[in-house]
Amino acid sequence: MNRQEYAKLGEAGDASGMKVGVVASRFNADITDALLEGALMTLKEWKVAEEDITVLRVPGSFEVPFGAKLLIDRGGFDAVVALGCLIKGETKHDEYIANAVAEGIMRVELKTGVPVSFGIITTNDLAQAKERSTGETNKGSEAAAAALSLALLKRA
Ligand code: DLZ
Repeated sequence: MNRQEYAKLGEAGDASGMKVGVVASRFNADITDALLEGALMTLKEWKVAEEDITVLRVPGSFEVPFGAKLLIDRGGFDAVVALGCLIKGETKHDEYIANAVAEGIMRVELKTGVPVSFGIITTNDLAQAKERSTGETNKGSEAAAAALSLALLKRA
């Protein structure tokens, strides 16, 4: 779902006072920087204060679940946005990492009860990754909206 679709559902709302962690991998940094930018823009649109946002950079997507757990263990976070970019290579590395990350994020989320959204894009090539990290199709932005909608649901 993009931002407009969330807004149509009436979920784009007032998340002021919420403390949000953003974990972003450094691997494929051009793309993850763009995902991060989209996420931060959406957090601002949902009225999350800059001082309530903590950004943690980790080496690769594989390390994202650990980063999310680290932040949550610090305490006080209402939601975490997980960002990364896996681009298909000549081996199946991307598939193994993608499966491990998806499972890891879900485990952290269910174990801690803190919403962690899945903003890890998995693409066939760089062009696809660029498309999914910019403009209205910025998946970082969508992941931020998803995390906040769950945090608001929890608060309600
Ligand atoms: C090793 C690796 C490879 C091949 N590809 C990616 C990728 O496309 N995206 C990504 O975020 N990380 C990749 N990595 C790095 C792993 O996520 C991880 O950082 C290393 O295996 C060290 O644990």
